[in-house]
Amino acid sequence: RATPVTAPSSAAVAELREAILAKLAYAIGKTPQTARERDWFAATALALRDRIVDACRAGAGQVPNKRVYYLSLEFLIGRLLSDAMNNLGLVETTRAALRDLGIELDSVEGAEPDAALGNGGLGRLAACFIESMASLSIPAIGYGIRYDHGLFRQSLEDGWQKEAPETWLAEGNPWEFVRPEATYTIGFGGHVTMQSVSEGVIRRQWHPAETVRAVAHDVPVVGWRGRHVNTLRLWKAEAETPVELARFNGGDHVGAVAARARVEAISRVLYPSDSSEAGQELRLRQEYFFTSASLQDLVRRHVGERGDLRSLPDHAAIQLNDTHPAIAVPELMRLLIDDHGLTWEDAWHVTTNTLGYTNHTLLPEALETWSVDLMERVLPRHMQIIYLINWMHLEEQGRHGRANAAQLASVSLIEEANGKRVRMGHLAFLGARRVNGVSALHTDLMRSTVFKDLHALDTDKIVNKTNGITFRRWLHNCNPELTRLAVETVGEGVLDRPELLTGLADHAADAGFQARYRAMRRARKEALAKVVAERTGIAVDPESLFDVQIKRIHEYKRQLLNVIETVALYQAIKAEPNRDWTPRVKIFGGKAAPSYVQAKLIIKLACDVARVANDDPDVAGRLKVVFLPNYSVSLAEAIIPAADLSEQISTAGMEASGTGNMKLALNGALTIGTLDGANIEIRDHVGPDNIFIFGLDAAGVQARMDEPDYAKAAIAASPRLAAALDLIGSGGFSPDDPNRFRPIVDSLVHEDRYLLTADFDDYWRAQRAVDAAWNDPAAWWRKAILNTARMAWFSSDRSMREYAEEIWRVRVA
Ligand code: DL6
Repeated sequence: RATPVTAPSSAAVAELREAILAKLAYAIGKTPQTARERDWFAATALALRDRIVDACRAGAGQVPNKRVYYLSLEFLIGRLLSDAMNNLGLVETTRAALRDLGIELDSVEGAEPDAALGNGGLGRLAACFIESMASLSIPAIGYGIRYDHGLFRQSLEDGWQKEAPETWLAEGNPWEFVRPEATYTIGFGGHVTMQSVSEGVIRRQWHPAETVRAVAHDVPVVGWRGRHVNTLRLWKAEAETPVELARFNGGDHVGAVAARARVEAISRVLYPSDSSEAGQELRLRQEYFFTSASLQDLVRRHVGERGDLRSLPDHAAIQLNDTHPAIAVPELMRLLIDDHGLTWEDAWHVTTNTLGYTNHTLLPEALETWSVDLMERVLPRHMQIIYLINWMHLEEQGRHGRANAAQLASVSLIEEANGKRVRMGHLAFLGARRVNGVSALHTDLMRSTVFKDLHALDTDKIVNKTNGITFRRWLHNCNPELTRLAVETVGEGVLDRPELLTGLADHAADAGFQARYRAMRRARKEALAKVVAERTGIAVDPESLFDVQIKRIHEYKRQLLNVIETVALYQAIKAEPNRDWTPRVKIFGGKAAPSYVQAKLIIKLACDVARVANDDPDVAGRLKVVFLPNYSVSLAEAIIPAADLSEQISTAGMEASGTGNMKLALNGALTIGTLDGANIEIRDHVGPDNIFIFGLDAAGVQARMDEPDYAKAAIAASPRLAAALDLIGSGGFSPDDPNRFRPIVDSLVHEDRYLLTADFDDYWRAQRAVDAAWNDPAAWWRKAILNTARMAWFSSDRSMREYAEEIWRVRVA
């Protein structure tokens, strides 16, 4: 791994070995003879956790001047063992200690379940950020939900996605500490009373109809070189009354725990949707549950440490990761006013100087709104506060002469078009000191589209903070061979200062260096080929170009464009079998939201195309198609270092940033992509000659959408596209059900909301440019090395420094 491969001292190995044995005996209750891999994992994790606690105790007792509180409904942290070992500098020590005991580290790592507490990019970003904050010694607490069941387990039955519950907690979680003393009461429903407390002062009191306990579970997050430890505090919902005894004793054994089941449902399952409408009461309950618990916790800490809540903005920065915790705006106001007696003005000052809001999508269907009826029923006091914030906000517009009805409607917190709904993005916007987008393009589009009118009221509020990824996981841990090559070439300092990677550029054209870089990739491709064979039974040749598209399945991400290009390639190879085709393996991975019918049909199409192409002797050795089931963080760690080509082909203007694009480019995969999200900044860093850009840009997309029948015209103009669609639509890949994919073809012909037809020909051209580049190995590997060399800016350490400086106003050493 990242740490230089100097042999650990025998004393250090012996000490850790004894610690692991002691945990195995006294915490797990097993002997080396009876221990399973999972037991060895738990014992190792517990032994390392002690080291983290030691690191934590070294800095204990000092109250930091300011803490960051990062509120996120998702933390897609994956496995933690390799992070912990790497950041503590104990990879080789642990390997040797386990080997002394006859155990291989790889199998122990493999026994750790992925903590899949997120859907995709937003959750994984939160995980990178919390690690980077620890590595930069930014005092921070991540707040989220301890879901019993993370993102569902995906299997493919005859190419159809099937979902099963994920069970990461089935055997407990050795990383966490339960903190019953940090338990808060969360209310729902009920009514609000008013009481006159003095002349002209009215106090409102919320009397919830139902209360739930939020119990803290802490996972320590250790930063690079063990210098600093932060906490990820995840809330579990528990009933106030675990069982209604009278009912139980009366024989109603199920009814006696029914109320408990309803309450505990709050932290039972992660919503398997990151962008479709999840307008369920349970989702709102989840959002309020974790937001309220987190705010109560940080308010209690502040009062304990500083006394006066009016100084909260000096000592706390609360970042809302998307709108899921936007209810923080009225909740903080409620806590400050109703529970702590601040005036409205003081409370608003504190709130708007403490909160920050990150927007992660402009897709209209993903911008959260809640019906006013539902809010009034579930959170009546909050609805009152929202109305008052809105009233004051609209009054202010009037005072500034902006009373035009259309303008007021566009900046109002209440949308009235389809019944009254609260716009959570607007609420977060008004309550925050800074609002940020996650790539330069996305931030520009925020200013010019969804938040245009709000932006006009305060043009300093929206700032850009382009996403980043932690190199500790996405280079050092997942690609030890490349890391070693970098260390040997530019020195060990590169582990601390990723910008030193630029030194690799000097070697990009060097044949010897290219051979080593290539050998690294070859080893990773062989490892991935094994995984593919185990999981799908498909044999792939590591000599082929590995062309990878891994991400949630969504129409705007356009996996379908890739599948149609695969079909066109299949047809072209069959038509001219003797041409010098570049051997390719198309690898797909990703989950579709269970209710997203079209996305699931796209998975089925990819699988049907795979079955036909992989069985066809005419294309053998030239084209293979693989859909790897159950895409996860740990699967990504196996795929990314093995990828030659990275597909980032979303419709321009629709992918807020992307972070998979950064991980793949850092590991030296060349990007084929549109001018969307952070692809643009990646192009600017790696250079236009080292990336394959195609398709309409965001402005072109808007213009094309205004043209009548644009899809029909594009199909008519492209015989290749028309032929591919004909084959798909006529059952060429589904002879058992010839009409199976008609809905896909029809949606393209009649609507094509994501402009696949417009971009298809240019995508085909770019893919053939990829073929040509692959056939010039010296040029290809030079480009790959330059990608690795020039991606340092995309470290999440850089992102966190920018947030710290401009949004949180926290000093970073
Ligand atoms: O900012 C992290 C990540 C971006 O990289 C992706 O481009 C974006 O799609 C994703 N957004 C979401 C939010 N979806 N909803 N709601 O996951 O955020």
